[in-house]
Amino acid sequence: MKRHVFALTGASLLLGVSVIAAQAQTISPGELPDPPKFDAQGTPNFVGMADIFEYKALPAYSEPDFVKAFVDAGKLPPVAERLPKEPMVFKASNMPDGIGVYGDVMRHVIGGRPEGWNYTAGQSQGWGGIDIGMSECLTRTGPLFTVKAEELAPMPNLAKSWEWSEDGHKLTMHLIEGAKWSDGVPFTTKDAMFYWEKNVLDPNVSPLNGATPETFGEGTTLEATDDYTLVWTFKDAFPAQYIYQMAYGTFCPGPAHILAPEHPDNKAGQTYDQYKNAFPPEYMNIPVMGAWVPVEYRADDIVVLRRNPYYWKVDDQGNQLPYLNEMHYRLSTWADRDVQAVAGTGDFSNLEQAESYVEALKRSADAAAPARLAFGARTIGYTLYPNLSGNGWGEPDARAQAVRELNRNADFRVAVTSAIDRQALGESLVKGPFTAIYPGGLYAGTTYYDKGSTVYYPYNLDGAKALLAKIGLTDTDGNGIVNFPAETPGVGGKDVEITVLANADYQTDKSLAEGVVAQMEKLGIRVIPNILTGTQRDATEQSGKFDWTVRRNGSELISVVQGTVALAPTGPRISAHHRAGANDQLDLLPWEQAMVDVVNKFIATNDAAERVELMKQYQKLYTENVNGIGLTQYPGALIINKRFANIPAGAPIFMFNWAEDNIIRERVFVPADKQQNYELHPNTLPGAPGSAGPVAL
Ligand code: BQZ
Repeated sequence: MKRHVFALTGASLLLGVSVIAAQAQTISPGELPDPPKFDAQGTPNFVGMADIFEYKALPAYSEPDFVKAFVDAGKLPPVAERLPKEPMVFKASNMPDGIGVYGDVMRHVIGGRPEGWNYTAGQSQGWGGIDIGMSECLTRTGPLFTVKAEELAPMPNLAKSWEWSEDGHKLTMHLIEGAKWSDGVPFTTKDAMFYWEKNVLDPNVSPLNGATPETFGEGTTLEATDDYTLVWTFKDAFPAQYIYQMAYGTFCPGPAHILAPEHPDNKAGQTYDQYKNAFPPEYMNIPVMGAWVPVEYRADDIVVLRRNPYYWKVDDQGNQLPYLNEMHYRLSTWADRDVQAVAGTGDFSNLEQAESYVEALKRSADAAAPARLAFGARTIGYTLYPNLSGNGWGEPDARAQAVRELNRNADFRVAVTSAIDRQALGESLVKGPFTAIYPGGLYAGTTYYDKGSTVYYPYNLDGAKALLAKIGLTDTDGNGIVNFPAETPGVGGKDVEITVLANADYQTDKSLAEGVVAQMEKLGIRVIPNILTGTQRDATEQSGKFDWTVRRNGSELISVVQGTVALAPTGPRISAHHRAGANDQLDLLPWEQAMVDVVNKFIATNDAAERVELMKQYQKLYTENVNGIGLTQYPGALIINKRFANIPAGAPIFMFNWAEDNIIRERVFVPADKQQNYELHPNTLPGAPGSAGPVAL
């Protein structure tokens, strides 16, 4: 749709000139350049779901010798009693290097800091794979990058099977029977129901990774009919999409036997803040369903996790997983993670900051380099999101409210996106075939992407300026910055100043925010960076206290099926840049409502062709209306120390989930002849919940 900038006021001469100039300066969509060719990306071995694992009782099980010693000493029940009736069994035929051996450590380096262990109540563990290694969820999606398209569906995990009622409104889920938390306490529906009733449904609690009731469909209910059976009831029929939402990060139940006593409903005088902070980083041996348990924490230094003796997964020879005895998370920076991985002092990195690419490639090109680096698809993408709430989310003052009104103005968003020189932005990060021109929306190269449905406003600074003038934004005081129209409440005549929120923990986020500042200055808008550390940034964004935010996008714009609800404001507290105001109402713009309707139709249908069509409509609505201003898109690379085996080919650093989940770390091992002596607490196991550290025999 061409945007003509005809102003309807009286000052014809001035008008005369500007109309002529304006006529010359129309903003219209253009041809979107294809991403540069990038053949370095690896290809997964596509398999069927049943090729990877099954649930099955095996004739015999085994464990590391040092664990067996605990059993022999009567300090631990025999392995068969620690395992569920039918453990999850990984098939050797699907393991790149086959059955593994026990021992060694994966040394992670991370940029986050643990706030505490109460994931359920919203505390972060520092990211970088800590929470992914500790938590297990009802279903799993990370490894789906290797599942053939025709079989694509959420992987069973703690929920081992499920079936729909005839009318499709009820989904009965069967949990794995006889699985235990790492302290030996049974895992049952009590844990799932505590997570649901006392956290997801409790408006005073925001679980980490943002689960809300609407994440599972408006009006959805959940009940337990016995210790191992959950029954979901949905308004729509057969909304299979929500089973993806039961994977990481939105349905990973915590240990109710530890958390529930601290919940305000169960402890007189307890506040929600006290509940959230009841398990600080110093609290060791918090029970987990994941493969490793935190046993040591030194602030700003390291978190050490030891193998979970009750872990409920085995290989098809009956060896209890994981193979690795210990996980280290050195508390440093994300950039240092890349440096240490290529240097061999760390073992793992998601190379995701484009600024580090050239050096990392150079260092790992050497045959003697300790780590191998493998690129995946272009699944790292950044978008500048305008806060679209006009009814009070984040309690905006007069200036911020005026900016919200601009953000909600289509011409303003088109002007901003047309003033973004994406070529320059990409090259400011890294030269070469990495970054692609990304207008926003679904990513080129992904399953549901359709170029024909993608509206792209090419870089056109003069056109953008004309568009601002059309909506009354001109530089009335000649200082190079446009001014709010005189009648704008509280800020009439003032310079247009807009804050941009960004994550201080990543150079890329800072570089992009600075790029936006510089490019908006050319347009005549003063953008003020608000660069905050990861957790502060996340909290500020979730509170709505921002005008614009630079965001590294989630998996929904890559896979569509993972995080589908987040593709549009499908609930009052779901979208990252448009949440409900004080009256808990969402003031959606018409095209936003159309996006919500398309996304809900996508969730409610299982017809593949209809889904493809719906995502074309979604992409058109998103990009034509500039729901988000795409900044750049580029491939990430997985850096792993060469001593590790069972790393799946073509594993993307990010798709349905991060590589820390995608590579199935519980079946990663180090061949005996390559094992290093890195264990900090050899021959120990986690201690009792809250006790000081690991225990030795
Ligand atoms: C990967 C990931 C594993 C969160 C986090 C971090 C938080 C966000 C995001 C990534 C880190 C790493 O990302 O950058 O490579 O290891 O942890 O969880 O950015 O601040 O809130 O969404 O996943």
